[in-house]
Amino acid sequence: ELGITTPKGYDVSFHYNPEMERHHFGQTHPMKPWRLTLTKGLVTAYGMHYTMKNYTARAATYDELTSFHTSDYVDFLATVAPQPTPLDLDGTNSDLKFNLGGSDCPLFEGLYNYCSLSGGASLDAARKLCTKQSDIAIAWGGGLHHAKRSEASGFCYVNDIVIAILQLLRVHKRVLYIDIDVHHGDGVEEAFFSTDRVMTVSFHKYDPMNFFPGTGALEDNGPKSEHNPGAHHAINVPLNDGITDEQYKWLFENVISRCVEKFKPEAIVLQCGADSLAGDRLGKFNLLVQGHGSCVEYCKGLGLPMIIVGGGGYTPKNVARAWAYETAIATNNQSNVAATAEIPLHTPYRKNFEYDSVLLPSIEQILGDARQNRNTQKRLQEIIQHVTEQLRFVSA
Ligand code: V1S
Ligand code: CA
Ligand code: ZN
Repeated sequence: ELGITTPKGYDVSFHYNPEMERHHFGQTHPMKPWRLTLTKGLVTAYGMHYTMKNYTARAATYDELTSFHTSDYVDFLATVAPQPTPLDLDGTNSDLKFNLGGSDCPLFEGLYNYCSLSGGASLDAARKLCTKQSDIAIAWGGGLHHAKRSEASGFCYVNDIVIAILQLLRVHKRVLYIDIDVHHGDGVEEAFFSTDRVMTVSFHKYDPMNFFPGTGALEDNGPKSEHNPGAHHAINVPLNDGITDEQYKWLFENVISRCVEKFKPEAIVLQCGADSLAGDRLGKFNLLVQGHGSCVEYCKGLGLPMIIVGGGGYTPKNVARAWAYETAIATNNQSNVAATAEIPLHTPYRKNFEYDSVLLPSIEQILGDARQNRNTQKRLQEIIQHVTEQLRFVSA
């Protein structure tokens, strides 16, 4: 299989359930669970499945879902009847129960099953870390970072990440959560606002009036009230459109190295939302698969147990490229995959890959012309300065 070798050193597990792709948010909705099938197809075509343990993810149980969510909310998710998506174009439908049934979080057929499968995959991944059966556990069906304890938000109903971190905390003293989705990881941040055992770091586009969800300013580092141990443990890296691989990699490594040094995590959860890639339907960054993947590479190099989850990503072929490449990084197959950069001919759905079917398209191939970069080096320096100041309050 294209010179794919069995890597030594790391035990990697892959948690996936093909049932997830059978769920549809609706014709015009950007979230396409089918991107998971495309990813799995690419991973398999490169032969990477031989170099990791493959598990069919199970559905999370009611008790597992209520480890974070309220039973009122989970009961409603479990019993509510599917509804056709209403035309709620301005998003002002405020009479929704638990924020369900609007155009962002429609009540589609099989919703509870979809949520349980996403939660189950991330939870299985967490358990493999807890028992030390995996060093890196991958669950591309997870990463749904906006869901709140008792509310759906931004295409997310069940917060698989929070549920997985709660599991990790049974065994690991401190968990570092890193979020490279183009949106702010608000649900995870809020869930751990009052503990110093979880540090959350989100990189995102920030434009409070015009870009969802509008939170995640540089200065928001967790409530500082009443001796809150969680104060200073929320790190936010707000960015503008057009950021490039070079800047992002530089910023990521600068910020994460400082967080690791001060916080000394025992495990990492990395949310790899692929809507931060160039050419995404919702995101407007200039990141290539290489730049996005360099974050996975850097985290792997820290040598800590790690869960990798998915998240956003609205141009399915680019999502599959990135997540397959990142699976290759985790399994040490990166150079093999890059050397056979042409997507294998026997890839199922190969016709879906444009740009001459390369795995690592250039910015010109994706966009024609790169978007204007609205991030100055001066601003990036300010961000690092502020993060460094916050981290003075943090110790292991
Ligand atoms: N940006 C954006 C966007 N686009 C949509 C959307 C478009 C077409 C549809 F048929 C349905 C929804 N919604 C939004 C955002 C939510 C983004 C969620 C990102 C999720 C993640 O990638 O971080 C993790 C999986 N919602 C809004 O901007 C809210 C509205 C304010 C405007 C759009 N309308 C459709 C809903 C209300
Ligand atoms: Ca983010
Ligand atoms: Zn997103």
